[in-house]
Amino acid sequence: MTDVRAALRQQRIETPSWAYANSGTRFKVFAQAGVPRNPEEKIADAAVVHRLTGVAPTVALHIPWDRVEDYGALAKYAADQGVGIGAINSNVFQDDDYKLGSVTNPDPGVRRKATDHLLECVDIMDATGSRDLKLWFSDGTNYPGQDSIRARQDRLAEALREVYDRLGDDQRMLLEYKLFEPAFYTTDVPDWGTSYAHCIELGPKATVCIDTGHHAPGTNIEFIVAFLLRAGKLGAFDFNSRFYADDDLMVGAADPFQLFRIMHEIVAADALSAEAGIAFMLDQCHNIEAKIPAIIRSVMNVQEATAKALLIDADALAAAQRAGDVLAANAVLMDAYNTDVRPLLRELREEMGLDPDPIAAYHRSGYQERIVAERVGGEQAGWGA
Ligand code: AOS
Ligand code: ZN
Ligand code: ZN
Repeated sequence: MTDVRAALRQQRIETPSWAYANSGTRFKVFAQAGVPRNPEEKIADAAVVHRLTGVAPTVALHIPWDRVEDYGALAKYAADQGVGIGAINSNVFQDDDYKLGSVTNPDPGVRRKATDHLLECVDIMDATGSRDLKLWFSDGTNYPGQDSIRARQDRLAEALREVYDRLGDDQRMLLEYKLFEPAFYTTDVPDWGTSYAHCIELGPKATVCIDTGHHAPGTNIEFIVAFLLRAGKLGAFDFNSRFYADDDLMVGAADPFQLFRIMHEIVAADALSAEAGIAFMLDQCHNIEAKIPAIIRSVMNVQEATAKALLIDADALAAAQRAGDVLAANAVLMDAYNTDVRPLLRELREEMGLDPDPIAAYHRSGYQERIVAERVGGEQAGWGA
């Protein structure tokens, strides 16, 4: 039990700057009062989440949504607030130039522009001390024959190579994949296999980012986790929930059992600690619910799934697996999953000097009332994410 508590105490969950800002679907953005007007205010909100949960010490930035003049000063501001800068998320999907793709665009001029943006993101990593460059490409085609599938892979590989070679010794590239959307016929990085193949070709600093919402319904995500862990190529998660497609709902909301199964693979591979090098990030949008409480809830959902995974009796599981006792093995997992870990997590927070109920503590803190009064004209995240 002490090990379980120690592991939970050291857990690290990264929150995304864009989750604090207004967001929506392509149909409507419902603006909320008090949302951040600039990157500093997003960081301030992330710091509140960290102060209340104790396990969210970094915030991911998105360029250009978080563009500032002086990134060193922004990192200093974050440190003063008690948080660090996490992954730098690039954006090569919002300009008109990218209609036919960014790094895979048939036009070399557009490819140059996209690659330059990725290189600029590495400069920002240098200035902020960020370790990770997260790449997600909306590139793909809508119609058979629209472009050469193979040529687009070559262009992708060429751009990735240039950016990879620019990375410093302690910097990494996280290559995210997504089944479809916004392209509907082909997507240039549609699945973990494509991302994995490019990462292998690139070298040790390139690893796969699994966004839990980016798969076909029914995909066994924990298999992908186990496979990539074994290959040493799992770099990060973008956690969220989906019912249908890239819903970006709160992690653990739609399928807490899936999240538990994923965390079981992580715990079984001893990959939870910061030293293991896997970034556990949220990639969510809170379109209709209050943002800061939703992010706290999401952090707590990850903690609950992790606690249950840590409670799995590994010896009993191994014995049942060795004996070929299917039912006993499954029962070991289900016993852990069906444990109510909320009392354990409440106790842990008290041991850490935190309020046992972070959401109630947030509501009592007066922070929401303050930001509603102070922040007029809050920002839109930029896109539905
Ligand atoms: C897009 O669907 C993705 O999930 C991305 O991770 C994206 O890069 C992120 O939402 C920030 O732009
Ligand atoms: Zn994502
Ligand atoms: Zn997504």
